[in-house]
Amino acid sequence: MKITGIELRRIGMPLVAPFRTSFGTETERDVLLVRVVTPDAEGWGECVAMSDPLYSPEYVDGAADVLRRFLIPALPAHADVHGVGRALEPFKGHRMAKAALESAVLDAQLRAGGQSLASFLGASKDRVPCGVSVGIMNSVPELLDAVGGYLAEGYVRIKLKIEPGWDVAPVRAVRERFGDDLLLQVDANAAYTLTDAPHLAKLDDFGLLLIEQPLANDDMVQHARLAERLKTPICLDESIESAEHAAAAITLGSCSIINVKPGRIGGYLEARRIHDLARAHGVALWCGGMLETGVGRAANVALAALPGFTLPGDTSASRRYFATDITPPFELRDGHLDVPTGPGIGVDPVQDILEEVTTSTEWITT
Ligand code: OSB
Ligand code: MG
Repeated sequence: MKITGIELRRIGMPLVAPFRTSFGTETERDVLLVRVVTPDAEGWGECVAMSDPLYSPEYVDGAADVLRRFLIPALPAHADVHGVGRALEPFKGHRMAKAALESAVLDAQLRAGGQSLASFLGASKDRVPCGVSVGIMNSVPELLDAVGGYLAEGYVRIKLKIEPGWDVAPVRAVRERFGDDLLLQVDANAAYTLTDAPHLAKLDDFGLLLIEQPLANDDMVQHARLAERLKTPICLDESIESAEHAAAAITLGSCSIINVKPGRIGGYLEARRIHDLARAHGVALWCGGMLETGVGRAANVALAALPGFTLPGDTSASRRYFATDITPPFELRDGHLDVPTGPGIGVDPVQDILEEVTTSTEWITT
């Protein structure tokens, strides 16, 4: 497949409500979109890097820089998605930037060939059950209102963001209000240390599905130690940047569940590798999110339809994030999102909406 050129487009997407985690508060999503143009088709990829390097070392200006300066110039004139993977391999890190480029090439390739991403990846479902990630709030009553609203919309699982000072009390309150049958889990975004183990063990009383990333990004060994001291299963997010990391975590016993985010691990091909590895080891998976627009969401929903994704993901409906998405909105039906069936990611940005939210564009001839 010949690549004619690549557009880097920045868009500003106000969130419907501020989203607070242990590492910061997001009010607007600053998104970098990659559009790959070929003679036969165009392909879209969404870079999930955030404005500031607080979740991981990547940030959106840095992703744009590495794409224009190193990754895009390294592409061969003719490439399929595997060729892109090989061309990007020598560059260390920058997985979110690589994932965006790889996704756009893969989308173009699949659109040209008339195959859906879900079918390419090996999906086994036509709709996926959805959870929702609920940010840290100013008070417990405010949290109970938010959770009640999401449950009324049909979400099948609730994830509460936690941090020191906002953990046992909100979890207890949600459990008491909504009952023992509610699928409930928490995400600390690396806010604790191993010395907090006795405190985190208090969460064992609440029948949580999992605790996500309690310790620092690179604390693979300490997560294994913590796992021995908690009944609540540990799920890793930030710590897993590759299939090799997944293999190490499984070997060490650092986690029994993995949150797969294609951006964090360098793309959908790597996600497929982790899927196969985890499945072979009986490690459960679910698809995470990075407050994506419809472009990234479409691809994540396709991934979440693979057989190893046995837990509900953070693949929420468009309206949970944005008043107006850049694609036709993903809507919750009976707690599920439909897996797109069209070629590639199966959705297209709506041109007028896209223009309205665009803050800059850059065309790079390859
Ligand atoms: O840790 O899973 C996370 C959002 C941004 C960065 C990190 C995380 C999150 C979420 C929200 O939890 C997931 C979503 O709804 O997209
Ligand atoms: Mg997380």
